[in-house]
Amino acid sequence: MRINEVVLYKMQMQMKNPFTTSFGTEQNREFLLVEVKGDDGISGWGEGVTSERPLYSEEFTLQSWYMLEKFLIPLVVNQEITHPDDLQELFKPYKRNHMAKSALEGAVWDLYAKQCGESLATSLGGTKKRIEVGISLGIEDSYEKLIQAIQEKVDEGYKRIKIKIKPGKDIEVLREVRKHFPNIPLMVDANSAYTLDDINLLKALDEFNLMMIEQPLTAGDLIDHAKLQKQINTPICLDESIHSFEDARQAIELGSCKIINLKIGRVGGLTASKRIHDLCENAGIPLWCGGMLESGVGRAHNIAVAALANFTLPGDTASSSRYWEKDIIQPEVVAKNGVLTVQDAIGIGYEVDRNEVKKHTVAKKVFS
Ligand code: OSB
Ligand code: MG
Repeated sequence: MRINEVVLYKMQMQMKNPFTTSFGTEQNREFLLVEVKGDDGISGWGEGVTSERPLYSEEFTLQSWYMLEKFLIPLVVNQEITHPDDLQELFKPYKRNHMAKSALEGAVWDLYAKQCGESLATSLGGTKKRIEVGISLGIEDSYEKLIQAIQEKVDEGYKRIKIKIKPGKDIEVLREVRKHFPNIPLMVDANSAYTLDDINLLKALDEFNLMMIEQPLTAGDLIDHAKLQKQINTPICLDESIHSFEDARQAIELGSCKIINLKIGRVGGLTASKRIHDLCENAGIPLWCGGMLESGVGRAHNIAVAALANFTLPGDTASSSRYWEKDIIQPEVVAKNGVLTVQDAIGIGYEVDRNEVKKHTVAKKVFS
């Protein structure tokens, strides 16, 4: 396949409500879209899942823009590419910057699937037609608000509820939640807010019958998580510690986690995601697909990857309306009773709504 043109869009989109984690609050999403155009006039789309500031990881949106403009797009524009899997090797000389690489690689994958006349899920080897999803709820300033938010999402049928915790907003919050919802499938995400000095508190979480605790300790750490997992019953799920196939292999070998949250952007793209999927499948480590407050383009990619067989736990890809008044894809993503249908249509399976994209575009550059 030949890439004739690449278009980079810097987007700004207001979320309906602020989303608070242990590392900060976000409401104004600033992220990238990448469009690649093939010979035949078909477009492939990818999303760069960074934020304006490097709070979740070291990457941020302007850095991704620069990486793409100066280093990555020149490697693909006006080039012949045999298969999207080849991009990993092509990008390898440039270290890390996985979200930037993934944005472009994802667009090429979409184009490739469209040119093959099949869905992206099928191109990736996905077999599931329906995927189960949960929802991630941010830290709230009152119990009332949190309980109300949970009730709403339980009523909508989401298959599990994830709540964010941080020091001072953990045990008591969980006690309150379990008082109202003793039996719901529940998990927590600490976004790296604790250390092994908090061992007593982390052990105390065992009493709440949680499906898992996501990323309790430092981002990137594998060793302390392995020590922690030996001392608690709640399964550890890693997010910010898994940036590559090698990270996943080492985490499994060390016993740092029992579950992995896979985010396509964090691991550098769909090719890396497939490899990690196969590794985890062989090792008996279940996966679920995480989220980065994506627009519809990123959401569509998440659904495609979650069609792979070893994504056995409900992910964070909720309906478009979870964050957006109006999403930039048609149709919007709609979870019915906590279940999403994997689209049969070619590529990502959703039409990008160019009018909506235009409304939220604050910078655009064409490479040809
Ligand atoms: O840790 O999983 C996380 C959002 C932004 C950054 C990190 C995380 C999250 C979420 C929300 O938990 C996932 C989503 O709804 O997109
Ligand atoms: Mg997380």
